[in-house]
Amino acid sequence: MTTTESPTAAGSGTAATEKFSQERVSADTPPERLSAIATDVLDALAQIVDKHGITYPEYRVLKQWLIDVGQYGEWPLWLDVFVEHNIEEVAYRGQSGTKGSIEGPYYVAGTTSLPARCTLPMREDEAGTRLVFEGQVRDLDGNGLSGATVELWHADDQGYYSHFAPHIPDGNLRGTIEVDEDGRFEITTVQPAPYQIPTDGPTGWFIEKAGWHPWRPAHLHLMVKAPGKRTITTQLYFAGGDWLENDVATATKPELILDPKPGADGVDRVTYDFVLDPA
Ligand code: MBD
Ligand code: FE
Repeated sequence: MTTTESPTAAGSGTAATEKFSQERVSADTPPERLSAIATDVLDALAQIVDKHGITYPEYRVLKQWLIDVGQYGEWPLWLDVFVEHNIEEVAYRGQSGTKGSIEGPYYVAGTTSLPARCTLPMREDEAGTRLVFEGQVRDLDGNGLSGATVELWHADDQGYYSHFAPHIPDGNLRGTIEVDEDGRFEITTVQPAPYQIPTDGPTGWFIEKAGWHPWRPAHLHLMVKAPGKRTITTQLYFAGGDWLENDVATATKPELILDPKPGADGVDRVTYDFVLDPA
């Protein structure tokens, strides 16, 4: 018999919605811009209804599904999977440093501060292949940025995130690494598994009914910050991994793929350097 609760769509959705709702979000969108955007959204919807001849039963199912997404707390999940990659693409315009990717619903701010050479917090019996991830944070001219931090968070060997799955201790596989005086870091962690969108919630039902698949390739999430530099939020993937070519969240990029190889000690090791634009 197990004493741990198993993760559910409603559980991780509710946690993600509660976390998001604690942020005090705002945007300085003037009424004219809001009106122009809203008009285009409604025009696009009108065209879709007309083009496909949307029926009353379909309209009612949509209404119920939208209600369900909210009740399961899955708006952060659904929006980050299907919409955030477009927002990120627009946000990156004009930058030339390391490519960004989506933040997704499972970032937690203020994680444990760790030295430049460190091991991410993990359970004593943490499953998964050990991985050493090293690199340097630099400016556009190639100078190491001594004051930078590398926030790293990722799923475990089962594809679950701490804070959003009930059986994992808070802070597991999350940390804020303070780089050394040359901007370098060397982090020991474990290889994450691919992530499956929960199939027992409205985002999963929608994907299944459409005949799509619910998978993201295995990935590391990163947020890299330095004084006077533009923060980058990105993800790193693994060469040859499942779902790399058809991420449900459309968030992979060829520049963001790692190819770890065993080092002299036999442990998988990979280097990736981050380049930050000026703020
Ligand atoms: C994830 O782990 C993720 O990274 C994104 C973008 C969406 C859902 C789950
Ligand atoms: Fe993720």
